[in-house]
Amino acid sequence: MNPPADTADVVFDPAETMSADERTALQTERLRGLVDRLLAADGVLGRRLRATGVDSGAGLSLADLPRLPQTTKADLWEHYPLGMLAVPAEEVACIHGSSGTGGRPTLVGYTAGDVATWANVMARSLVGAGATRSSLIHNAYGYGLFTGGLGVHHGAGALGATVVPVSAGMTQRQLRLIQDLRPDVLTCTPSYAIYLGEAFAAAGVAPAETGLRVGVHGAEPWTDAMRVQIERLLGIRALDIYGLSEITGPGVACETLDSEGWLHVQEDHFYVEALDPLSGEPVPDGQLGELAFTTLTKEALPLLRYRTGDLARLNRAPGPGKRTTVRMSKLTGRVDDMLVIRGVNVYPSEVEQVVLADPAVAPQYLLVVDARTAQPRLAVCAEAAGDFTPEVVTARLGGALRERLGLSCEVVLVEPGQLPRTEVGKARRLIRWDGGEPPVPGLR
Ligand code: DLL
Repeated sequence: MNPPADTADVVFDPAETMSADERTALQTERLRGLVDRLLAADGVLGRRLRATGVDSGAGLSLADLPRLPQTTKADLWEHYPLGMLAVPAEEVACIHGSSGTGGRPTLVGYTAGDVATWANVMARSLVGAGATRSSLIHNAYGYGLFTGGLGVHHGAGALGATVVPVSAGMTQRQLRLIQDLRPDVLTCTPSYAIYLGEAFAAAGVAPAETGLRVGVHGAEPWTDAMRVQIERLLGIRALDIYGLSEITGPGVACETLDSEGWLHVQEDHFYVEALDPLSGEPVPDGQLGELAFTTLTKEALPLLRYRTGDLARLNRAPGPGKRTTVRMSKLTGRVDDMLVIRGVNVYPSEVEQVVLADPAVAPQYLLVVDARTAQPRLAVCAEAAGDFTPEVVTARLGGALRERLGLSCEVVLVEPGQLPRTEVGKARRLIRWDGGEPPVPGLR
């Protein structure tokens, strides 16, 4: 194992350690400015604000946010390519974007000021991971329209660290560079971190020979099991970083060495809410909700309550470290994955957590939505892992699922090897039963 990464006691920006009152005052002032900018630009969001009776930012408080209009990806698509800019085109310094859901691209413009803010929040993320001015950052996120590569690059620049802009791919060259330059920080997607780690193992290079101490990984969903794998393969601490191009790119939120698995949201720039995905109303802290961000300081493409489709929980309890910003959980999934069973929102990832926590079942399960009647049922089918009494396990899982989901579901325990396997592509964890033979033996 490489030496542990340095402490996260150092913060890059005093905004990270503000008191709640100071931060609220700053956010309120910025919200007022944002609303005034949107009204002055008189674009889609300015008109939407006026339609809800808001003619000025003056006097608004954070408590007014829930009545302000929301923005969705559909708005960006409708005004593609750059119809939602709030500044004249000559003020746009660069354009990034994402290939997006269903292959429909989204483009985002940045002023020089937006790039400076992005660099700042990215530098905060790197410092929270223990990086310093003396760090050497091997940046294997893709450079280009995607925000990963250049986002980290800007952040490394703001920190004054050294960045190797290697971008993604050409793994053999990356292995060589890492051994020759001995970077302390690796930035890339979690799946690429595993790929690199396996390539090192295949080449017979031990983690200690890389010099790496910490990895900052995001841009795609990853589990704690993947974290363990990355940490073992590369001998590093693997931290999660979250962001999306619509809001700025990586650095909207980031885990720190001391944040206990939660991600600090840079909420002085990106005000976060968790919303019920169906009603769009805010949910209490601690409850799973769709993240929505208000870009308090963005100039080129300011967004109000932008609904990300990403699901997480918010935690305002003080963490062990110095940072006082609200923390979000690792993403638990996307709204697109959500099921609605008899009016209850069910996220497959939540079912997965309950099922996999039971020692009597193997990590092989299948959710079946029994849609043969107007009142669909959810059946959770799992493979037994050992020598347990099926009735006991079924009752225990049923109880745990009811407690977690607020819904009764049928639990079917089958013999090992009885659930269908996927050999190529992504595992299939959910099927709809519209009629005919039961998809799993024992299901009625
Ligand atoms: O993926 C920005 C980014 C680059 C984040 C590098 C972190 C590191 P987009 O291409 O616009 O931007 O995709 C944004 O990716 O809405 C999430 O669904 C997903 N995503 C981003 N970070 C995470 C993460 C970048 N840490 C979309 N865990 C978001 C899970 C993530 N999903």
